[in-house]
Amino acid sequence: MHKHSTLGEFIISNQKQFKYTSGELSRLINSIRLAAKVVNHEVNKAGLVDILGDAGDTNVQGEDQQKLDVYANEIFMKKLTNRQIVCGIASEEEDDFVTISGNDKKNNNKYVVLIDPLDGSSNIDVNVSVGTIFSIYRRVTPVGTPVQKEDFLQEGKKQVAAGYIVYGTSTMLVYTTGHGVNGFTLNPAIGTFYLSHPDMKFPEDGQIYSINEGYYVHFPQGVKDYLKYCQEEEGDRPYKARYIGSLVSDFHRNMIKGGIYIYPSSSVGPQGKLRLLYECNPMAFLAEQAGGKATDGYVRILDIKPTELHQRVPFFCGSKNMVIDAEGFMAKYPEDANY
Ligand code: AHM
Ligand code: MG
Repeated sequence: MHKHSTLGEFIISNQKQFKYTSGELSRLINSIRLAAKVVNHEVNKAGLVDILGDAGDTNVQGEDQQKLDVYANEIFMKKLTNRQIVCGIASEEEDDFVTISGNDKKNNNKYVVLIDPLDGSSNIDVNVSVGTIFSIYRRVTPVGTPVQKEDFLQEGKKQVAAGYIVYGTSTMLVYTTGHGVNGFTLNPAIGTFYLSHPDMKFPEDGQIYSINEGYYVHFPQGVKDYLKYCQEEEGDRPYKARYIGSLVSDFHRNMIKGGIYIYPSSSVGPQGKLRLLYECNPMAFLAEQAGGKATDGYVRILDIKPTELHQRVPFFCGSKNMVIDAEGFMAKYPEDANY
């Protein structure tokens, strides 16, 4: 597929790559594409209308929820439910997963979606990029029966597709179905995504580290040692520090330029902050498909067997050699491993 083809064309021409060719997955990605455009429209006018501010609600993890989170959640839930192309959805903004049984109660769809509808939403009111993250699995329980928790609690390596939308200076949709990573840029004038970044790859080495260093005192010693290493004058170091505080944007930049993103465990958050199912697994799948690496500092993210929907996990992700270096520092403190 050559550059400048549209996402719609790309989805159709790649349908044959999928093992199960009912077109279900293509329809699913299509509806994510549509929802992305609606959310994009709303995010873009966030500064114009009185839509900003807290919705007065907190999400299931007790964090402030901004209005646009609620809106984005609704849009993605609606688009995926209305077309009845999935049998279940779990969202970072919802307590529990949602079963979609269809009007006739005969939902024969095979896929479940896990979604973080608007990640980094604390950035909205300062006009900084936010994103949507999605992850798709084939259900493991029998088709035609209501989905169960185990359909969602699958290891990340079982994902059939994952991706994100970054609502940035331009809006991009980046995704993988296990055959590399492709990026599409939205032409807002006509509302079409074009293939702008075919076969995206993390540079093997990078010179950017992205971490909230304000929490330094709370970090495990391995992370402190690695940060010291990043800042030393030696070879291609010191590295640059870049931290937007919006995972999708930090990841996107690092994939293009080469870098590592770290959200470690800390004395105040022993499991880190990011959610395994909605944030780390999809990003880890994308990272590996782009030649990068993702671990919790000790073990591969995609190998972790989830136990809870909203489980958190420390996250080290990015250019392969940078993650390997960071793991080397962590390995000196095996007592800090998550298990
Ligand atoms: P959210 O899902 O509540 O938006 O939190 C996830 C975000 C990530 O996008 C970002 O990398 C991280 O939280 C920033 O956290 P912190 O402000 O602690 O550095
Ligand atoms: Mg999030």
